Amino acid sequence: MQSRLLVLEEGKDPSTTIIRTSQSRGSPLRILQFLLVFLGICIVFSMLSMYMIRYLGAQNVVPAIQSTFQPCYGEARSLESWIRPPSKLLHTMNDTELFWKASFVPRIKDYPFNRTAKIAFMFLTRGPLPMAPLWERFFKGHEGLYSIYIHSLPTYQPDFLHSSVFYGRQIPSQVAEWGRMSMCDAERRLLANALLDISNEWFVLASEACIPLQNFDVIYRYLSRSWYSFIGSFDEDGPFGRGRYNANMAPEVNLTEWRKGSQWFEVDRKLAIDIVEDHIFYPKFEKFCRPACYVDEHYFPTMLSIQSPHLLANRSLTWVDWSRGGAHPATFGKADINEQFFKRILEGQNCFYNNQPSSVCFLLARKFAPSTLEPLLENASKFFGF
Ligand SMILES: *[C@@H]1O[C@H](CO)[C@@H](O)[C@H](O)[C@H]1NC(C)=O
Ligand SMILES: *[C@@H]1O[C@H](CO)[C@@H](O)[C@H](O)[C@H]1NC(C)=O
Ligand SMILES: *[C@@H]1O[C@H](CO)[C@@H](O)[C@H](O)[C@H]1NC(C)=O
Ligand SMILES: *[C@@H]1O[C@H](CO)[C@@H](O)[C@H](O)[C@H]1NC(C)=O
Ligand SMILES: CC(=O)N[C@H]1CO[C@H](CO)[C@@H](O)[C@@H]1O
Repeated sequence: MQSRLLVLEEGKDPSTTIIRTSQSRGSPLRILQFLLVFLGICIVFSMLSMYMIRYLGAQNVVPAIQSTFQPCYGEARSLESWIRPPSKLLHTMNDTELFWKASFVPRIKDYPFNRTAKIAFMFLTRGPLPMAPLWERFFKGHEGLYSIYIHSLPTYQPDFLHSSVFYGRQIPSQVAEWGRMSMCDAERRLLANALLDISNEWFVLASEACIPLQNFDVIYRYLSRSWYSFIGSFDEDGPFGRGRYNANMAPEVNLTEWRKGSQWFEVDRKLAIDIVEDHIFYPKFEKFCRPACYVDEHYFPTMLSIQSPHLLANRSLTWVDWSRGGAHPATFGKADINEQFFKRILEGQNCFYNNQPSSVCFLLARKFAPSTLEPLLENASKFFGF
């Protein structure tokens, strides 16, 4: 300690000597002296500010620096960067955060760019998509007019090839159980993820057992020209209809407003946001519609019939066969697939489309076993025109 002090004292002495001598000898040395002191102040100041960035301002300063280092600096400020859909579907938002982000709506209704409206096909699956090759053929040549989202069991590892339209289209998923609120949660999660792409205008829910019954052009025209969204919604008496209503749901839902409908819906962007943002009906259904009340058959039909009855076609676009009876609709296998079968589905129908009688009522059908893939692929152009 003493020796160090001594050194300092020694160092101090010559410098004072220099100052004195510089004072006596004239300006050049004095300028050097001044510059050295200035340099010292600069070093101290810059070290101080580095310290501040690191320990005090880290939360504010560091992200600001990183955000300016985006690879596409020029585009980051253009409208293009708002329009472009997220390149990766995986994210770390939880449902609360995701739904909040998905609920953003532009107040100015005219888009200042050419927006090409897309159909979002949302696949609610357990794991694999056995009908994927048929869907691939269906989508081929229509890039830019559709987007795909898949919700599967969180443990499922998809193995789609890089060239597949299904590659990288998995959204962060959670376990969904039939007839329970977790199923509606999964559907809302699909809608919310699809809403993040502002070009998605129509949202179609499909399962792994679904197939398209028409070619892409027909489906696109049917949805884009419709005045209504296609969600099954009817008032049914008896134990499987009104019998599932719980009086605790009033006053949000009264018995006369209780609706039932197929889970497989198509909604437009407005109704998709209504579903994602709902916090009025959700708690009632979660609490008072539990098996044997199958919430996925009642929540959206009832809620939308109360809020926006004038926007609903009250019918589903997905054909299904309940004629065999029982709790589940019929599943078709290889032996069922022939021209007569699809003639029966496609030609024997009557419904209303934009308030006019129509014979084109179904765009999708279920349930098809994996064994049907081969005959369907082989004859898709004959059956469905693609
Ligand atoms: C999501 O995270 C936010 C912030 O941590 C939290 O308030 C919210 O409860 C979370 N939501 C869910 C569904 O976990
Ligand atoms: C949109 O397209 C039309 C015709 O294709 C063109 O006249 C118009 O300038 C385009 N608008 C923008 C904002 O790109
Ligand atoms: C249900 O009935 C109550 C009392 O008649 C009424 O105040 C309420 O608005 C009704 N709910 C709906 C959704 O119409
Ligand atoms: C669907 O049903 C609602 C009543 O729940 C009705 O107001 C609406 O007009 C119906 N839609 C069509 C297209 O008939
Ligand atoms: C189920 C079905 O119609 N299969 C037909 C598909 O097409 C091939 C070739 O045209 C026919 O041989 C099959 O009978």
